[in-house]
Amino acid sequence: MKRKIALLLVIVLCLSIFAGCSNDAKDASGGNETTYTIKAGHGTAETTALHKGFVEFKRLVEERSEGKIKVEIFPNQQLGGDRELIEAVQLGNIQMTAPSTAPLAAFDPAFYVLDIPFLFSDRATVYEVCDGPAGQKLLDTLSEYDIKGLAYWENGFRNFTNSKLPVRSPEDLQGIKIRTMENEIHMEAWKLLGANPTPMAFGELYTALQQKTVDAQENPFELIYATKFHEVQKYITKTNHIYSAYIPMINEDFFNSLPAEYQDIIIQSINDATELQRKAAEENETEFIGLMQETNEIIELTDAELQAFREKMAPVLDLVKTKAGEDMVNLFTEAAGY
Ligand code: TK8
Repeated sequence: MKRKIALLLVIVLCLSIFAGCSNDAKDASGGNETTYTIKAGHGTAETTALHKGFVEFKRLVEERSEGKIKVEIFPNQQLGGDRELIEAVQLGNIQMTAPSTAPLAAFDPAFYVLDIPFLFSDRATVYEVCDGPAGQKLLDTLSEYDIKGLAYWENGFRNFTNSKLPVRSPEDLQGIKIRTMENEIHMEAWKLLGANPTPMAFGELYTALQQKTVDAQENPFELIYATKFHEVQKYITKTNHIYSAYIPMINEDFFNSLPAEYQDIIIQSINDATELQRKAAEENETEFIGLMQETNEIIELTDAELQAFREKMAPVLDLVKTKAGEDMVNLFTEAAGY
């Protein structure tokens, strides 16, 4: 009797193991039944092109995988700022994010190459260089951190805002307290201009400007408006001093664990979403500039005035070389015609 019970137990155990496995097994039509969930966190509002890019990516991936890959998007720093989000992807706590390259450089110094002021003169050059071999080489460096860099999305050309005076020259910046991203090159560049830089997470910036802990900040037009910085800043100087890219990225172990057809779906969907994301960024920029013209003073600089900023910031190039490496710097500066 005891033997029979033992045998029964063994059978029940076996059945339950097989039942567990059947989720992973191929179904009758040969398709894969396993479902995957991608948690994607990012740092900006739902009105931004960054968010729209993720929404498009989600739509494409879910459609193309027939619902076998689900994408959950967490905007607005719900899961943390860029620094925390990069860490979470690295550890596999979430699967995807898309930080600005400046905070990413603290993990992978090769990315400091994109912090060379005035590296890119226009969007066409950005796309040519970043979508080409130079951009790919930079993305490949992330593999060392168990991260797969997927593309370059647009945050945009960054512009200077402040609450004190209509800034037209580096002389106007003396003693101005400016928030920079958490990036040594940015801090150094603003020191060279004569300002007083403080690194700070993006999520703390609105309050810091409102309470006048800092007088100034710099961001693309889109984010200045979408994050309502224009409410707590009066003057916007069109400096276009640095192009900020976002890097959509995925945990590499997770990516490699996916069936090949799903990996292809992810790559293809990111590439297709890139087009929409960049277009949305450009459209938002135009629309938001128009809106801020009503409430803020937007200062256009002459070429000669811009040149003064360029010259003051130029010495950071040597610092970038020591961090990102001469080869990486040469690759980008040559491709960009810097
Ligand atoms: C949003 C940040 C932001 C960046 C900054 O997560 O910190 O100023 O421009 O876009 O990546």
